[in-house]
Amino acid sequence: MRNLCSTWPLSITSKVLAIVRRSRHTRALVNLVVASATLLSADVVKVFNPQSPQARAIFDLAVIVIVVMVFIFAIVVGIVMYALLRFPRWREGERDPEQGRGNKTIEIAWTAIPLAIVAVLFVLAARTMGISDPRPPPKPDIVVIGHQWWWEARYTNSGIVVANEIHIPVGKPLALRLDAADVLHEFWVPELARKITAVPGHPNHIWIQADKPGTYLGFCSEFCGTQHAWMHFLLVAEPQAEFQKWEQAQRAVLFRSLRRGAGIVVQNVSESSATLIAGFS
Ligand SMILES: [Cu+2]
Repeated sequence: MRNLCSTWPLSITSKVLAIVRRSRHTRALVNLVVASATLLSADVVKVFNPQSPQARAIFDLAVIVIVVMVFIFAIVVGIVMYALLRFPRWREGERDPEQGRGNKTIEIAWTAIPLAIVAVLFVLAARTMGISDPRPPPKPDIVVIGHQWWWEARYTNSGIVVANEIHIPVGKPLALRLDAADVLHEFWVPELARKITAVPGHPNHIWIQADKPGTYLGFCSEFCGTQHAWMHFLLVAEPQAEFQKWEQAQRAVLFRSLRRGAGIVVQNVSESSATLIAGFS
């Protein structure tokens, strides 16, 4: 019987390590993985801290997908490792391994199992989309417009207009319509909702909700020009009474500005947003 405790696994390991050390691409990949892990674990991009039913549905699906992927990865790596250990390098004069030709049971299994996995993930993904992304109402609660390099938010009921700080009442889902005044931007509050692209002339919709009062950090997550990295905003969730107080204070500011004749000019937004804006002034 062949001795499996020979030194060849060690030589394979040292060869792999040598390749990792030598290759510029591998080093870059390792750096990228380390940087991503650092960013994800930092207190900035809180994708693993869902604070709304929409974000929780996405997080739950992500956990299921990660578990399934890790399971598949472990099986594949296990099979590869078994093959490497059980069948080391073929040497001159050795017999060829037994050649298998067609095995219906195996072929059905490796077709049916991936199909079943994909079908289950499809159903779970459709369910998650139903929770995180239901049909928007005809009139949004807030119209959010991405500019280079700031965010404008227009409240359709109260008529107030704010920049880079969006207030919402706790526990209430609000419908947001996303628009862009210049180039593509991407609206993202990692703790509360999925990413959504703001496209000039093509409004998109998203629901936003927060379970707990707090200030959540939002980002533009699509490169939109030289100052993209600074295109952050705050999403402040507060109890209904405090939200109404804030809204009244903002209305007072808006009316004082309008009385002084200050105009609000926003160019290149979609026709429907322009109608809303015209309605405010
Ligand atoms: Cu951007």
